[in-house]
Amino acid sequence: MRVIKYVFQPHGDDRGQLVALEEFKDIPFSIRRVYYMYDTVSNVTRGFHAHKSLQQILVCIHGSCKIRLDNGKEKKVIPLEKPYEGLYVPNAMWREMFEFSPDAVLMVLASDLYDESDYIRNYDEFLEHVKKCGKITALDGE
Ligand code: T46
Repeated sequence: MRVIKYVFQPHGDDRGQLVALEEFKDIPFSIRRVYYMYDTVSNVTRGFHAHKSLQQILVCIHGSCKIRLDNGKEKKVIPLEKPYEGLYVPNAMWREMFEFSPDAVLMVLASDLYDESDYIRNYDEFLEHVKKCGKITALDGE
């Protein structure tokens, strides 16, 4: 599986823009949860974890931020600055979110409900997990 940055279809007309996201059509999984972060304090970095099985799509619907993805072998920084772009983040991928603009709203579509036991919050444990499950997701998406 590859890391993918989706470009969603905006339905624009003379009133403005509208983006619609449907599961299994625009999003490759069933959407079981939506959450979003805003008013992020400047210079703060969030995340610092991976998930054992959760898949997510990150959409910066207002403002901008950057996402650092780490598959255990290589790291890549992906800017999110368009409300019609979504970054697919699979399981077994360490993520950090940073450089939030003051007006940034980062919305996340998640494949499952909140479950703290799905988190790997220790980096060495993450590397162990990647070794054990043998999953290295290529980081050649844009
Ligand atoms: C992820 C990145 C992109 C809930 O109660 N329910 C929820 O659905 C979520 C996501 C969080 N929380 C609580 C748990 C913590 O007390 O909200 C608090 C902040 O969560 P956390 O420190 O995990 O936030 P981030 O920004 O570090 O990470 C979040 C997601 O947790 C994570 O799954 O991939 O955004």
